[in-house]
Amino acid sequence: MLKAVIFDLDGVITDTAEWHYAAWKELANRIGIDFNREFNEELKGISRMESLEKILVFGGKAGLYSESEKLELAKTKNDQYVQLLTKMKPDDIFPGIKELLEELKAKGVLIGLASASKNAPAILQSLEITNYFQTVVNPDEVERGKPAPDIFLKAAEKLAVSPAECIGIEDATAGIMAIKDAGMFAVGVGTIEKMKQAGADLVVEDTRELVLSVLLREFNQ
Ligand code: B16
Ligand code: MG
Repeated sequence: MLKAVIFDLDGVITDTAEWHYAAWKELANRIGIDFNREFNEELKGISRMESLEKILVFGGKAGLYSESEKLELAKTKNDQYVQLLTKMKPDDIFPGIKELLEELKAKGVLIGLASASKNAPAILQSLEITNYFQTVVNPDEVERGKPAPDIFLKAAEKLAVSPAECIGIEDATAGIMAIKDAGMFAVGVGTIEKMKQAGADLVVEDTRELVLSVLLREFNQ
């Protein structure tokens, strides 16, 4: 029986990817790294510090910075990102998501958030949807980031449900792998080929298709 739906944030509830991209690009360019959209795809669902490491490797600058310099670079990126986030409004929620949250609440299905973003609580506030969530896992609470299952398992633990009673919804390959490794039903938002390859049980190309009756039908099969 379905007891909980655990959401990813960026790319599922709202589109912050573009703002992460803008902030990383500015930082990368400043340190002489040519950053592009194709590479940016690899940063989805990946933590801030891991993203920085990947960018440094991509730009041939791995090993050139001390730990404190890297923390400073990540802070510079985050300050820029947080500045962009001030523009976020409730209208920026993806279509169909608010309706799904309402349906879940009405049916008594628990709602959790498993985002790699430390800015997640502020984003939920800006979108005015904080109250729907019974738990928001802080990524610092878990040892390993996605694709490890830790953050989804922590959400289930906090909701006091078993993984088999949960649906996880993700837009990133690393996120789908995390959900499947956690033993949950994985719903991918994105292109069918990419999501199926990552292991998604159900794929939707548009968040409008995230309707509770459809999720339940597939989950119960
Ligand atoms: P922050 P998600 C992830 O969020 C993003 O997809 C990823 O690009 C970002 O680096 C990560 O959050 C950390 O975000 O710098 O705000 O802590 O997709 O797991 O909701
Ligand atoms: Mg995401």
